[in-house]
Amino acid sequence: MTELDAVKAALKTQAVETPSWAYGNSGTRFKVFAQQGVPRDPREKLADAAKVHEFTGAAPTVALHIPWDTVDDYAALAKYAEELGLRLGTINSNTFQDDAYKLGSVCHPDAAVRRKALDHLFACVDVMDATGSKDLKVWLADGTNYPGQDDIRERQDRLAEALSAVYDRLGDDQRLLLEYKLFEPAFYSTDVPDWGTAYAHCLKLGDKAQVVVDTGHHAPGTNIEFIVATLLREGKLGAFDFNSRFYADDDLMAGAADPFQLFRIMYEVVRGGGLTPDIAFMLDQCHNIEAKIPAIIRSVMNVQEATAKALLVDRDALAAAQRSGDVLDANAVLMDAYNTDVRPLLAEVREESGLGPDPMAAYRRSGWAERIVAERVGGEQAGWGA
Ligand code: PSV
Ligand code: MN
Ligand code: MN
Repeated sequence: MTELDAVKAALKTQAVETPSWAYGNSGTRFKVFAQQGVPRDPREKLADAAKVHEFTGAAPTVALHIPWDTVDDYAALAKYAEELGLRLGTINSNTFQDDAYKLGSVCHPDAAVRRKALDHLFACVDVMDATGSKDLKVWLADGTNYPGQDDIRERQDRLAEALSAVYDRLGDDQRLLLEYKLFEPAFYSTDVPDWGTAYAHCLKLGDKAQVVVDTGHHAPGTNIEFIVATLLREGKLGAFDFNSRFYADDDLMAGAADPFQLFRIMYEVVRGGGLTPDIAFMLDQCHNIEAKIPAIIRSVMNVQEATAKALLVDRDALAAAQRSGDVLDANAVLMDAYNTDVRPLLAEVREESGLGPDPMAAYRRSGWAERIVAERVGGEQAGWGA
């Protein structure tokens, strides 16, 4: 196999998971701009996701958020996904939208609220059992707003207790993925604010607990690729939530704000042997002002482009320059790959896989956008949080 064949083979097997909530309406705390044709239920979200997969060939799984994607029969939903050529992926828990969670969920000072949150996490594992999903992703909005509001150390004990109960409930091939976030909605202390805290909890829990890196959840200027390299080295990187940001947790399209950062992250993934199905490459985005399905297609393509560039890095030349201490040459090797226009290569890869070379154009030609606007009238449109 030539080197280029190996790059193509890796690109052909790459999978990006799309989130059900990105297909629904979303907005900021100021306004939700409703769009026409938006799904009214989880099945319609899957139908839209199937279009993303149809035209990219790279988005075979869809993540659910419970209770946003509540249905009576999860096994039937999984079967419907299969009929569309999809699989249900990560189950995302939601312990942040009930009134009870004002002071936190599993870290709340009141044991009754902690129990309620834990029961929800158990219910999410029940959903996984029904859908065949492998991963439970836990992001906790827990934290405090004022110094002294609660005992931040005791909150860690409550957190450890809950995570351990969830961990014990997992089946042999299920995983607990713990997602950290620096701040928001809590503004003084967050109970899982960074990769170190997530890593410490996951290490104590065991092999089935791994860390999620959401690219929008760090302080400005954080070297995310270093975190990726470290977690991969420790065997503790479980998943990504890709999105991009200019300021905080902006949830813009992956690769839109800083494509160079996405390339640097994907380079560390490739370098660390992380381009495997053991790591879930998910998007966690909201499309507030742009059309949702094409935005998701564009995001998948942005991840593919960053990956292609990362795969094209001449690793031997890079290692030689690094070993000889040639700073400029080493940097040039990396930049040569980043500055390569990989769009023709990806078009070729798609054509070799029986797809159209340009997923955006293929989607536009398909007429799906017009069809959903005409057909999805009446009923409540689904949205972030509904
Ligand atoms: C929190 O900001 C987060 O990134 C978590 O992954 C949530 O589950 C998700 O956003 C909801 O969009
Ligand atoms: Mn996230
Ligand atoms: Mn987020």
